[in-house]
Amino acid sequence: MRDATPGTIYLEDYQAPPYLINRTELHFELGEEDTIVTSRLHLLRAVAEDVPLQLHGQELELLQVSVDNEELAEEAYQLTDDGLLIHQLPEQCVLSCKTRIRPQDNTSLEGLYKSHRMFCTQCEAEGFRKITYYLDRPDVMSVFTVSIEADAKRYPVLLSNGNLLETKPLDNTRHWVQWHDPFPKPAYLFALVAGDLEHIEDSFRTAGGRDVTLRIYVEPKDMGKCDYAMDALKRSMRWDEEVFGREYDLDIFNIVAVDDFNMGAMENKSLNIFNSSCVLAHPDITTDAGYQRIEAIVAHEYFHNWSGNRVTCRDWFQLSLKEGFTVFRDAEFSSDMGSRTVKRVEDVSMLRTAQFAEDAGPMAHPVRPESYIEINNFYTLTIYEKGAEVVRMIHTLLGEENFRAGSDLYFSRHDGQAVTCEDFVRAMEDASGMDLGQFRRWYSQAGTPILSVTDSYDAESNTYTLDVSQRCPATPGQAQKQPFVIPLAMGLLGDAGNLPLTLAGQETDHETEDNTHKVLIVDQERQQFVFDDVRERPVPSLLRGFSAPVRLEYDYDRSALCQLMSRDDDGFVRWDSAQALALQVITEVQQQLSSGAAVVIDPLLSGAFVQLLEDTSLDPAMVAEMLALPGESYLAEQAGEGAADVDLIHRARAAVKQAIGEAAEQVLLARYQALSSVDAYQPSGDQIARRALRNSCLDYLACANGAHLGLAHAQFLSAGNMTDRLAGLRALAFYGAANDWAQPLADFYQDWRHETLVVNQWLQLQAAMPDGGALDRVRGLMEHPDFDLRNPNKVRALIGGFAGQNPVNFHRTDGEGYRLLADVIARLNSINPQIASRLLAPLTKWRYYAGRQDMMRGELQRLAALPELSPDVYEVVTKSLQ
Ligand code: B3K
Ligand code: ZN
Repeated sequence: MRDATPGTIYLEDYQAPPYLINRTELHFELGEEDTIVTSRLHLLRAVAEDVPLQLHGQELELLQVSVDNEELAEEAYQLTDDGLLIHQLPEQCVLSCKTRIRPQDNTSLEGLYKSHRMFCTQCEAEGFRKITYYLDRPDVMSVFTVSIEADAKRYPVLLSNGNLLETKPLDNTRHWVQWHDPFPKPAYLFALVAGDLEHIEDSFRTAGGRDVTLRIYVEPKDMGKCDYAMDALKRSMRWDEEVFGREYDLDIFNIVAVDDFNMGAMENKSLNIFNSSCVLAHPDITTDAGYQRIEAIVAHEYFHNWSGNRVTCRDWFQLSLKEGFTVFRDAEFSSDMGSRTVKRVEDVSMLRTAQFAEDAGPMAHPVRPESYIEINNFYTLTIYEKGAEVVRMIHTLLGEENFRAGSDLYFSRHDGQAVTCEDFVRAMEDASGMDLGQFRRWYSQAGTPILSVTDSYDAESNTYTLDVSQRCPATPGQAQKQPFVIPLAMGLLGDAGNLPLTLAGQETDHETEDNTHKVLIVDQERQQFVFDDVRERPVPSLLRGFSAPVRLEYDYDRSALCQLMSRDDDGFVRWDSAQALALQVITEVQQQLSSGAAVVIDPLLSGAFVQLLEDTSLDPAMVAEMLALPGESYLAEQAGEGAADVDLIHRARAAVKQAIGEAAEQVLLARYQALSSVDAYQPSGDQIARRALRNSCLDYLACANGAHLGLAHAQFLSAGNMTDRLAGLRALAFYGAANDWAQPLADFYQDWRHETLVVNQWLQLQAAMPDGGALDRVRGLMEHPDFDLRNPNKVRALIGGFAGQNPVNFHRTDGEGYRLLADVIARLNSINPQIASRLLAPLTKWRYYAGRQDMMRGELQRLAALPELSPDVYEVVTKSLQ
């Protein structure tokens, strides 16, 4: 926390480090009162002239500093706001610092801290400077040797990166270990864990024939919940060899589960640290979505070993270099493990709801930002998800083979280096021979492009013309945008199916088997594409597979959407058409409600949904996705700035849902019954798909008719797994009255109070319930013995759940929802700035909400006026108010 206004850091100011640290030796004396860290940094000056050395350091107590074993006199160095300045150094020397830290008081969960009785670390992005004075920047890569001493009883397990060199008892009650990581790495990949942990062990033989020991360490209470993550890890290792040619490089790979963690997990070299919610699983406590998340995150962190660790980022502006690429890799992995289309739909749905909103809001930034105040604020959907979309577009443009050649070249050319997004794109160009010059604008221009398409058909000449134009709204600091390169995958749907495509002036490509699918390259503001030999007026199937992260505008009528929904070749387009149809119908109902006109819900939608439900040949998971109506926050964003009426949106969506439930009642009931299963629980694709559709049927039934709450109750009582149990409870909680849900909620807590991760689900469900008592309930739960403001999972569940998933209550007309959130943020600002800043997101959307803008902005202003604002909160609050 600083008093002065936090400054901005610019990409254009980047300078290579003046000193290198070839070797880093660290010694930790872990204690209950304090921890002493002694470093020996083998420094080498990298510039000709003698420059002072500015080491980063935060919240450290310096005990001693020496150069080549000579203690420095006080005038030889200076403690500054951000660290330690050493005025003069030989060209090559060993700098040693002894510092005192207090991990047990570190509530920011950054640096070295305690979770329960365990010591653990989180150093990305700039947490290492809270451990010792260092050049805490990713382009300083060093070989680490780490020794740890601690009480042998309390901390029998002492872990760090790399290989275990030695372990010995000390002559008191303490013991000592030493680890060595042969791969040079930046400090952000350093990790240390000490605790009374148990582990499961397995092994993996690499393609090259090396045996790797795999371990998952947990607190003893969690020993029965590690098997699924271990299985996911082995599948990830195999997949990365097969698909990307990447082998694991050390003899050991460890994962540790930690209950107090700011995000999902961290890819520290050979010592991944995981939020326990992203690694621990058991059918009794974990939902299907939980299993899928674990599989994806285990894979993601493992894949970082190459995309992030072996090749890392030069500076934090390049964060998407590792994150976008690794998200692309984990999405491909999940697609290969399950259903590609379902995975794509889930990802796009999230991107369009949340990333598009980020792009349209005050924190909008390019995939490679040009400035930041606090880097922790830039671990965003834009860096991760849009970054992955940019990599996916490169994959589309180059094709599978060239893309793999580009990735191989990137890894071999830059192994052991800290590089830039530019280096990645250049490797792709060099391997494929393709010019990605204009494509690079995806890295530098923020905002979501809008692709506007109109068409015309000439029956005489059998030509069909698509007129395509692109524009991109202004974003902070970028008023004008240049055209992007947009791969537009498409087909044309005729009466009997997808039509063959012949672009005018282009030879028909007889080589390709599928001539009903094309990728048009849109790279100018306006373009025309003419198709010959089109025998009938087609319905265009556009942006297949969501081939670019853009908003598509095409004026579909409802019957065209129904055709695409039921007959297009592309699964994504089928889903997207269902979404578009539902959006049209809900928007119409909103208009009717607001004008006082009679509410007439177009039966076309329920008719289309009935058809979907009746077709048992379809993948149940896809049907479930198609039946899911656009969420309320997506609808609010669609309404536009100043035009979102939360209550109207809620009422219109609920009315449409109810109408579908009523119209489809018989088939919903039939599928609900038919999809029930007595098989033992498996998180398999097939079972997950069946449960998803069955629970979606239950949701519609319970919404449509109170009589069906009995089904929900029976399911809640008899479910043999957490997915079904929670779906039953949720239906009662969302559609029932207090006497339907009060007892089940209380029983659920009694049954599961010993399982933190389940209690968090219980908190989240109650936070999201739309009934009028939500605000008081959330206030009450904040006092519950199982709530703890210092635990990020609990804060996300209760406070994040309320502000992010309960629009009608968060946006209460008396402003109390906003006040509750701002009060929590104010408290968290000093406890855990990263979490405080994350929670701000719903308030930053204030411009959208009709009639609420002043109240929302008022809370932001109240926060802005707080003394000692953390840079994290300061940046988001001030940018939101600009
Ligand atoms: N690289 C970490 C995220 C670190 C966040 C720091 N605020 C996890 C991941 O993306 O894999
Ligand atoms: Zn990552």
